[in-house]
Amino acid sequence: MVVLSKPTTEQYSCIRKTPTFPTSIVPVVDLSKPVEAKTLILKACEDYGFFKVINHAVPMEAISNLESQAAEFFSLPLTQKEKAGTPNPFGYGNKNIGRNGDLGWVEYLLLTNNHDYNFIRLSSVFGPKAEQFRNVLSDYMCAVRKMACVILELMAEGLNIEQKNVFSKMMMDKESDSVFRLNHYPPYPENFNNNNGKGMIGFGEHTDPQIISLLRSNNSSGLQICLRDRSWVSVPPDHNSFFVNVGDALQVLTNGRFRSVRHRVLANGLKSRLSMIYFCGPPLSERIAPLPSLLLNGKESLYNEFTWFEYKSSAYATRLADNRLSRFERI
Ligand code: GA4
Repeated sequence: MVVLSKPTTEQYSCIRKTPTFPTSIVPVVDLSKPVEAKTLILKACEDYGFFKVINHAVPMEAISNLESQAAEFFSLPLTQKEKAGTPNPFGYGNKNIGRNGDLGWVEYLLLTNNHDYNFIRLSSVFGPKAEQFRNVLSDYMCAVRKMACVILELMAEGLNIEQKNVFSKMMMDKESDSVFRLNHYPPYPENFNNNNGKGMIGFGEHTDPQIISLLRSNNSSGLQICLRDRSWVSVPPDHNSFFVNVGDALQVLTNGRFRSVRHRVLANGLKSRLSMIYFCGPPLSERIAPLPSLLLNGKESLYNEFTWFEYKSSAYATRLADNRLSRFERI
């Protein structure tokens, strides 16, 4: 059995106990039933910017292979993991998130969709075993990209957009700026455990800048989403499913009809949480603005147009919890 390493204690934010999102209201989308799926996705993106996907067609083998490789990586000594380089923009990070002082009870590996680049980074950590990591990673990412493509096309259909691949082509482009992230939230030390029912922040509240993100985790809790009334609810874990977040770029493309979901992760006092997230990004040169077909009948655009490069540069200069879209809103 692989034992995951623990980072040392520092000053971390704590948070009050949060109600659990009743399992019955987590929107569940069955991808094997596309007709129903497109209606459910539309509603979930409008109401929450969040839903769960079942019958996703990502082979369990691809998932468990990557999960074991990830667990193996995080079980390595710190000095070995650090050989992957700092996560600017891709590499290993420990507690520091982004470049502007955010801290979390998390260690992570940020990777690109360029497998040669990942391979070079991982070779310094794994030596000859890097080839195996690369293959497992590429199988997983390939399967998840296919699922993302199906979901994005159902979104376009649900919105009655004629060009079915209007969203999916951005992430299927060979220049797509997609990012992959492996997060490990170690159990936190016992003295944090009896903190009046408060939990420790693993990854602070934020929205994802990209189009959509596809998240999968082992069976440990921690993920929470923020509802329209600004209350937080915990999402019951489900290691057999994927969770989909609408990101900022999709909020803009749909002129605010879809909601970029604010979410966060609480570290678990007892159990390690391991998650893998594929962030579907457009090419850097892609122009992001509300789709003309969603601006009919005199509807005004809520946002100024920007390129993905402009948005990404601006997003990376913010703190995690900032509202990154406000700079691009039309007054
Ligand atoms: C959130 C989504 C992805 O994890 C990420 C994150 C990135 C990072 O960890 O470096 C950011 C964060 C994310 C949004 C604002 C900036 C950039 C940390 C941060 C404070 C890889 C991404 O693309 O944006």
